[in-house]
Amino acid sequence: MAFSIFGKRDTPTPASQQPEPPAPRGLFDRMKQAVTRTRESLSNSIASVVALTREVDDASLDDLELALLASDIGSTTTNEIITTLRDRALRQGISDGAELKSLLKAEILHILRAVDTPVIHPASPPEVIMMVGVNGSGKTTTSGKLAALYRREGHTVLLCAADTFRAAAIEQLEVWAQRSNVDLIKTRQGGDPSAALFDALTAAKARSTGVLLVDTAGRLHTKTDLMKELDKMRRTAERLIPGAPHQTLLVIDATTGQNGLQQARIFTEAAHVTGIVLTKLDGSAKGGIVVAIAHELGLPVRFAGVGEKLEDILPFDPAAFVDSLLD
Ligand SMILES: Nc1nc2c(ncn2[C@@H]2O[C@H](COP(=O)(O)OP(=O)(O)OP(=O)(O)O)[C@@H](O)[C@H]2O)c(=O)[nH]1
Ligand SMILES: [Mg+2]
Repeated sequence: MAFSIFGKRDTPTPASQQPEPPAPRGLFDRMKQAVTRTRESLSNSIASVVALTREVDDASLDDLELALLASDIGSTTTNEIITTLRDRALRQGISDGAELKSLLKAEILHILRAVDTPVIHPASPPEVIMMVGVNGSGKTTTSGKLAALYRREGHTVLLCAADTFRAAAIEQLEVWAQRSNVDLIKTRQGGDPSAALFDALTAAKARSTGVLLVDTAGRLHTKTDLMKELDKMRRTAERLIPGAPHQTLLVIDATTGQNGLQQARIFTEAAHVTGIVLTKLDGSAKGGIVVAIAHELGLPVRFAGVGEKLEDILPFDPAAFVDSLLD
């Protein structure tokens, strides 16, 4: 499925009656705005690295290392990036800050592209996409935003409320279903999420729905209970629709930084995660976690959440991200 983030334009009124049109906000602009805080922290550090030393040497690379760690790129990944840059500096020299920046960009892009495999869509509908992640990461919000995004792309969408644990979780998804104008399959609070999923899968098959989005719980009585439940849901999906869930998206709150990496490790083992949705990128100076997740877990970021509104979701594009990060 290809995504466009541009909505349909209204029929234009004559230019004389129109106020100055706002500049169209493309993917790049929106990504750039979302990573403002991470960019500012990185760019300021890089600027000071270069300003202090005028040329790039060992000491300035040490300073850069600290800047990368502060943006939550993580020690393993940061070490490798710095080693590559240091080798290059030794062999060929790095003349100035601009060159350092462009080499850093190329390194990060290389890491992100290496895991950016295309999504394999099923030959026939429905495509089942499960949202997993710790409580408060943004699963329900992302389910709602994705429902609207897929609808805008012309797909039929069904939502499944499979968080039956938390009070008001079903009602919260119902609000998103109304906003994005899609149907919702639910059960009562305390009911079996796999039963709700079973009903949703059956309905999606019968209706030939394009995309079934499944919102799950972020917390049960224990972590083991949660992992067991996710596994049961996965097996239910597979039994009804071979190959389902086609995507399992781990929703990670960017503001949690390195904690997100730890969550990703746990969920990847238990829930067969195929990709990441990084939410709250708009409020985080720790956007570098994307690079750590790609490098250490080999998982691609599929979408970025950049606000609380329906349209605040961006298909993740490595080149746009790196350009936005290191302008
Ligand atoms: N700024 C910002 N806020 C977000 C984003 N995504 C989600 N949120 C907010 O994060 C909070 C939690 O979002 P939910 O969607 O309820 O998270 P959840 O993972 O479903 O949480 P549980 O159901 O408790 O497991 C809400 O206040 C959302 O508005 C985002 O991309 N940017
Ligand atoms: Mg939720």
